[in-house]
Amino acid sequence: MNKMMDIVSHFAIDGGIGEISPLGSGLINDSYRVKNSEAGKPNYVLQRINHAIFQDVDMLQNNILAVTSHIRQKLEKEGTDDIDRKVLTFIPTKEGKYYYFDGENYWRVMIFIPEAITYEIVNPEYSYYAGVAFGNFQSMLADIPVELGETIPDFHNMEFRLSQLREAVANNAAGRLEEVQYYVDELEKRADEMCKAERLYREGKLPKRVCHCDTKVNNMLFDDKGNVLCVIDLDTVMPSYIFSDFGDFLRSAANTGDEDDKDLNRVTFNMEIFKAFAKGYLESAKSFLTPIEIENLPYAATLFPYMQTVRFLADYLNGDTYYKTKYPEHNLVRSKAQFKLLQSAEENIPAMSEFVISCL
Ligand code: GN1
Ligand code: MG
Repeated sequence: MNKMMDIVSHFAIDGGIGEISPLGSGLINDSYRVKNSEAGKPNYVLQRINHAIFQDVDMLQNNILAVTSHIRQKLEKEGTDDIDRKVLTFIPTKEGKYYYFDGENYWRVMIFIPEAITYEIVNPEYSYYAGVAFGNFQSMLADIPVELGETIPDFHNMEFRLSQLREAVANNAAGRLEEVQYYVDELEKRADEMCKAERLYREGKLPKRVCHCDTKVNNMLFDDKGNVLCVIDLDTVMPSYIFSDFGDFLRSAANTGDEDDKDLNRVTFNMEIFKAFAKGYLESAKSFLTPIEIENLPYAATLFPYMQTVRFLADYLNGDTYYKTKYPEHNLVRSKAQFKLLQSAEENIPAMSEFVISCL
């Protein structure tokens, strides 16, 4: 931990560096909580940026700074209270940069938001709040004055993700193809339909908007009354289809099992969560959404379990080079669980469409 103390000491923090301990459950970056050794001063979060994945760290931090300062301005204009708990605050290094490179890794520091809670599971009431919050997040960023870069090019481009899977199948680098052929075939059957967003975009029928692109339920901070404080994990904020935020929240929140559940009977798509989230999201977003976006919200709810199956399966075929794994079959277990969720979501498409229409 001395090395970490040294890293934190390059940042212009207020107070002194106390105990440093691991934080959170992300699959990409590593996060630590840094306690302040002085009473009354803020605690911090130290993060190691995974720069194998986020290769342009300058762009990444510029995006995040643009997003957080834009949101801060909006909250100030609205006269919102407690702003420091409603938007992330990044701390510059003593040289004024928003990351520190130690010769090997890139690090950043932000204020640890006090008395905030994250959930891996949410009830319908909280999903409703989350829906409102993500709609607000998108609408607050609709007039951001800078053009954000794609921190991971083609991040939620389904055609691209399929091409990665096909490449992984062709290479069969880890010799695991035979074992997963059934899933590859099932995914291929749906490939055309799932690339609908890219087609609509090319035809000029679907816009890109600034989205969060990682709206897993655990990327949201709640206060003790269930109000959403703020949205965290801003690495992937970039122009995308609104399907990204709608679909990825449901992929995590509407799953009655875990993302990597070994017991597939536990994995189903929970329509109560869908309804609550869609209601909240439509309330805050319907004023700016187009009919094509609204009509395709049920498609979005299937797209993300599908895309995540494709991504986990490609990583499994490649020999686990992208996601952190806890055991050798982990990416396969994840793929199966996401595929089960997809099937359950597919069964609910008519009910989802009916519900969306009832919200308008
Ligand atoms: C990753 O960083 P984390 O764990 O919040 C991934 C998401 C996946 C998610 C699956 C940059 O998110 O796209 O949906 O894992 N982030 C990146 O749990 O690839
Ligand atoms: Mg996260």
